[in-house]
Amino acid sequence: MSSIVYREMTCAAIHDLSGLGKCSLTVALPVLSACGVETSVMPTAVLSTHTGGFEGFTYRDLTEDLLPVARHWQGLGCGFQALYTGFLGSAEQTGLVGEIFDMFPQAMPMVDPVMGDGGRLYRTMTPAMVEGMKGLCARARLVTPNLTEAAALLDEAYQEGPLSRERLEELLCRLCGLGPEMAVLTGVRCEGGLGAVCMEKGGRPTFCMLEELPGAYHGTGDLFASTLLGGLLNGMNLEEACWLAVRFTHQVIESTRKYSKDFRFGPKFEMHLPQLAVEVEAFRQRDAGPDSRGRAKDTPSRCGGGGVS
Ligand code: PXL
Repeated sequence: MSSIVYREMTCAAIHDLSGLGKCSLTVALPVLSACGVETSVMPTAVLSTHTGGFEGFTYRDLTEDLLPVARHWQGLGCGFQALYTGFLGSAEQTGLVGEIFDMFPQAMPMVDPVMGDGGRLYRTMTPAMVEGMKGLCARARLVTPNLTEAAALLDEAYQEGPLSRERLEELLCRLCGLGPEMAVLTGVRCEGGLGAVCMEKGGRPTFCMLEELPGAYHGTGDLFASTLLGGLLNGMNLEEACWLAVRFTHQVIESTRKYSKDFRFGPKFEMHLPQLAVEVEAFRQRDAGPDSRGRAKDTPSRCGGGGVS
């Protein structure tokens, strides 16, 4: 008999599907599955490659399909514990995703406002898109911008850093001021380390920092956000899930540096998935054991929905 601790965990991931160059759905799906999360996918667009550094990519827009897909799922009586959005193709899509949040009110809306990196917005981003993303973040319970995206959301100039603890806390407070209960800033340099800082509204920030590995790695924002959500759905608190995501992203970047000839093709995460699965399973074992911290064990069923406990 298997000794695995079963916990029902469900989410719907609303991102593009880029065929080559791992990011968005091709990262979210394997990572969430490794975390034991049953993940439904709603592709917002299908591309031959992502848009970061490849020329001549194909782009099939799926805006018209988003609401019909959501209505079909709703008609089937399905609910999700989380709705997780990342790269979106247009300002119109940000509005539609907001409507989809309303259709599944039991689900925790998590918005990774994927818009840019290194102080620059991606080439498909428009001012209307930034405004749309601000509106979507206002409806989210958790947002996970990097510093470029946070600057765009807060109408501030981009600062590469290193940033002081006080400045990072101020940014997190302002992000929570947009609406969400939890905010995580990613790709942050502070006091000689690189990592993420997380905060719950009205709380104090937690700094999850490790030694910086030089370079810029495509798709690691998606890797971080997907692992963070995997941790949360497994019952971790924000701080625990943020550390899980920082450690996992760091390990994957080490392998990407070592084995990848071209970082545009995305993070080399596959060899690390078994270890991630072991880590979250170990957490579930502890959480279900007699010394658990009294967390709610009864996660709501897939059809019926529910929030993150
Ligand atoms: O990883 C972010 C991302 C996701 N999806 C697409 C992208 C990018 C970043 O460039 O182009 C299509």
